[in-house]
Amino acid sequence: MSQSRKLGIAVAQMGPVHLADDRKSVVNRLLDMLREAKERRANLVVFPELALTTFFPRYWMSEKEAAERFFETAMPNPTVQPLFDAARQYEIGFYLGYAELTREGQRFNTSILVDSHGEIVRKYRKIHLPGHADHKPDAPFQHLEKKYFGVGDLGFPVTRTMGANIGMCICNDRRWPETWRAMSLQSAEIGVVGYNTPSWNIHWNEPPHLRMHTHLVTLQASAYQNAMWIAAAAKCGSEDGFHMIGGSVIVAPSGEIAAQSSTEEDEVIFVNADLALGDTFREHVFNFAKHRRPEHYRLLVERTGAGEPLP
Ligand code: CDV
Repeated sequence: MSQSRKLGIAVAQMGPVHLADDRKSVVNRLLDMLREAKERRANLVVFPELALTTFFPRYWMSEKEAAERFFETAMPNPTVQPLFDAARQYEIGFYLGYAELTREGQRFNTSILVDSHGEIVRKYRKIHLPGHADHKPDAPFQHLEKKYFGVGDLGFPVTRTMGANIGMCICNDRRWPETWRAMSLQSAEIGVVGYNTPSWNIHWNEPPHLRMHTHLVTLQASAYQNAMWIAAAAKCGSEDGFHMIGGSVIVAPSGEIAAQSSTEEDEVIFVNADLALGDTFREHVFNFAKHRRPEHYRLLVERTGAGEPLP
């Protein structure tokens, strides 16, 4: 195996954020966890999707109301500035999800990667938006990501920062193999992802245990097949009575879970990750240059939905 290259990775899982909770109290919770991550010698701490507010796509409202109540018009802004200051002071990077309202009035489910100098080094806008845009009065709650957000327009970015190639995605993206392969083709060594996964599926009567199973099996398989570490941060527990799964994890390139949360509250997990672990898989079974056969993968970009078998 190649020489070890260590990066301290922390995942800061969040318990519920209720409608009544203001951004300042949320940022204070994030700051507490950032400091704990630093004490545990992390270089990078991963926060969840839409970390600053409750998971508002569960509520029906106008786009205008959503934009006013839940979206950020600038990043950083005065409320989140303390996080950037703390990153600089403690020399620790972070990954943070939030709802973005652009100057042109576009709305995205966005995340940023901030380095250990407190500078934003990359932005990502969620590509795989689940749910629906219409009101479903018979559903126990809504999942209105297709109403409130536009499809991301920044691809799946991988950034060389803090000594590692770091890929970014958000929640439902993690269930799509294309997400991780797009990262590993850019030599990602770590993928970071935040999520809000309701424990109940509004579309069919999915047994609740499957929510955790599909979440973990997806991350473990993706880490292995792409020879990369994956750090996944949940926002979880019961937000105003709407329960979401926990199960924040740090997965090794072997597909093994190296750390997992044990609560549904604010909780920091940590791994002193050896990035060189991925090299072994990249050099052998997943040596892309040697073994991939793109000439047989054309369907992957030509078709969106499944069609007829090829003749
Ligand atoms: N926020 C999400 O993207 N949640 C989806 C749910 C709807 C299945 C997820 O993939 O976890």
